[in-house]
Amino acid sequence: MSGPVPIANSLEDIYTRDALDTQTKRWNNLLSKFESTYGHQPEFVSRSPGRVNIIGEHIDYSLYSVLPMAITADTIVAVSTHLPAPKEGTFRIQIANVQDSKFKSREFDIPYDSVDIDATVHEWTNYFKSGLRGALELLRKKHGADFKPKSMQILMDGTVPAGGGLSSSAAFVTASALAVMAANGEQTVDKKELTELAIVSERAVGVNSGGMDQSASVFSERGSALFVSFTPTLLACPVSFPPTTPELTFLIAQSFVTADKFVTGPIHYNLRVVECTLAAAYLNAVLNPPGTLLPGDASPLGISLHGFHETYFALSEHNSGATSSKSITEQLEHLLELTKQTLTKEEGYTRSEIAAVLGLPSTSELDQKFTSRFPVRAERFKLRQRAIHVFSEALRVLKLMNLLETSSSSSSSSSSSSTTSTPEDLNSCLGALLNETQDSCREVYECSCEEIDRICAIARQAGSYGSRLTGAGWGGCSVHLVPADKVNNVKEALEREYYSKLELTEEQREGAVVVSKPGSGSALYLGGKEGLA
Ligand code: NG1
Repeated sequence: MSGPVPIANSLEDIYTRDALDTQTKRWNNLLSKFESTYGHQPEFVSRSPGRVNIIGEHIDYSLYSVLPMAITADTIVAVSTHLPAPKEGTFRIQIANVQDSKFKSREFDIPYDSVDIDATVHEWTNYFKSGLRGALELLRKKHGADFKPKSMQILMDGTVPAGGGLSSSAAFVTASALAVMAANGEQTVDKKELTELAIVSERAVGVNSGGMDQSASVFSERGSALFVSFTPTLLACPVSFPPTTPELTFLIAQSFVTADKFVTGPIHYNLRVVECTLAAAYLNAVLNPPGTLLPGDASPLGISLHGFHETYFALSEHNSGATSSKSITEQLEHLLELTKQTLTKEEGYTRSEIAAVLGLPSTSELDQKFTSRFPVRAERFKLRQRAIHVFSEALRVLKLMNLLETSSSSSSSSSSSSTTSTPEDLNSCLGALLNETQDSCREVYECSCEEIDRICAIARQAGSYGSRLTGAGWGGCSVHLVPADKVNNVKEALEREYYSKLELTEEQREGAVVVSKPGSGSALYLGGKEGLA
């Protein structure tokens, strides 16, 4: 699935038919607003979508595989490079947002060799700057350290709700990085390079994020979910759900509880990243031979539960002289048992307890190693619960993939029809896995919230096979696996029992529940004489 980011010739290359009218209006608005803001047409538009995660929650930063899909909502960035260079050694960025009352226009003169991002300030343009920084690093690698970035005029429009668990940040960062590459003459942008630079550069905004969102945003293909694995190297493969009668749909329901990762990072997202990393170090110290070092990897803090997983089985094989016959599924089941026996403290571990096991002289060394990049606020670290969630969620992803593979091979061998009716129990099994994820997120990983739990209960009662939070959690969105003939039931139940009790604007009410079809990933639109329509 690698290769260059596609160049779209028309909006039909980007959006499904049902979205075309709305998107054409929106893109035309972007273009005319660009002209009224800057006095000329943009040269091109870059586009990256948000995503919904089907399964594999909070395991990407432990480097386990996940199954997201892109949605229609996206970030579009119109760009022109027609502006004079500012003072020697710098380039200029003029950036504006279609929603200009909410997101103020800015202008920056930036030195050629460094992009300053103040992660302590919550500022919308930081997301652009982090894409800019990553893209410039790549451009410098390609063209040498003397590379002179082009000045840019930018107008952006984002429809992925911020803090809604649909990855507005990754859509913005990848669209920005793609825009910078294209502005600097690179119209052939490798998807893998773009994804990898966006993963690393998004961390500059103050969140220790994994790589799922950027991968989904860049690699997705219309009509398919995306299986993303992170080791030994980033790989993304399209995955189809079996055609069933009635059709299986993905319903996305907002909770309208805004979860701002930037603000709550020290007690939520970033803390979970630290807890998982500490769990890996702790399990390594106790279960692997003394002195074993975990391999450095692409996870946010450089070592991961996946790294521990591989090291543990590689060393057991080496020490026993036998090749392990365990499948990955069996290995994960084994690790779950080991975790339960090794990490026994339900109440969590203090800094001194962890430092002692890791052989660190004091808690300051522990903080230096694990919490200095992004500060966290916690007295105790729940290593047991976090490792149990990660290993069991990694297992659920494999089980779901297995179900899909088995069903597609049995349907292709039993029938030549493309609309095979899939047995009810396949859908129930898929749904059960989503429900188990929700249980684990609520009870073990503690990343759900009362509102999301309620939404899931209402949806299941009204006919959803499986319902769970999607994305980071603590609010945001939920995803539901619903047969097409039950969609209205679920929508009505949510309206009656949840949304009618909130004070929502008309726009919020309309966007509260959407049926989302797997959409396409990043694209560059270079324009044309014919215009957009
Ligand atoms: P959201 O908050 O939905 O964009 C975050 C992370 C993902 C992943 C999920 C949890 C960022 C940009 N994204 O997603 O990498 O860890 O939480 O599965 O931080």
